[in-house]
Amino acid sequence: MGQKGATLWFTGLSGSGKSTVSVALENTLFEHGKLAYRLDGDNIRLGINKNLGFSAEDRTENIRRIGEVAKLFADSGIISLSSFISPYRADRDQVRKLHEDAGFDFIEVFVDCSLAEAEKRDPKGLYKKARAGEIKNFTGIDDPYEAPENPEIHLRTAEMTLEQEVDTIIEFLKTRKLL
Ligand code: GGZ
Repeated sequence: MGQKGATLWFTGLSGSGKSTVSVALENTLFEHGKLAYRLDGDNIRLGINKNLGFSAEDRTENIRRIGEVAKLFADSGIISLSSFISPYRADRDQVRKLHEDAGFDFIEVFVDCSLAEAEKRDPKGLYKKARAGEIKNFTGIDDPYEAPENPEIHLRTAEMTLEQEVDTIIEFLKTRKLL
């Protein structure tokens, strides 16, 4: 029998570490012989979603389309790793429902990093621009982020190493018989 697909959904602020942990997890999954594929801004917002911006409507449509794509990956037997801010709880819950109604695992991973810490890192200088009013509707500054209430996995990044974060996810995947 082939591999069972699933969707791991990383949500958190810009700069919280979603991409970093998903890259590390992808490598670990490969080491376990599992097929995995990362969905992120680079291959989605520059591709199928290049007509979308950061208004509430566009973010909702961004997440809806990504959810549909993730479901296709799950159906194909691949574990997809989606890393998007996905600030709205209702949007994430829709993607969850889409998966669960079709019998696929949807694993929400809250990459929990305080705004102060994300802003301190500011790897692309975007928070600085947002504070200066050069970018409007920036999540955490003048746009909302609704934290998950019941994520399957809660990574408190201030208290964990990257290795511990990956291990936490790996152990969870074992409980779901995905590894
Ligand atoms: C938030 C923005 C914005 C605004 C551009 N708000 O650190 P990054 O650069 O690489 O991650 C952010 C990314 C967010 O895109 P998502 O598709 O994840 O957002 S959502 O799920 O809300 O649709 C940031 C950059 O795009 N960026 N403008 N106004 N992040």
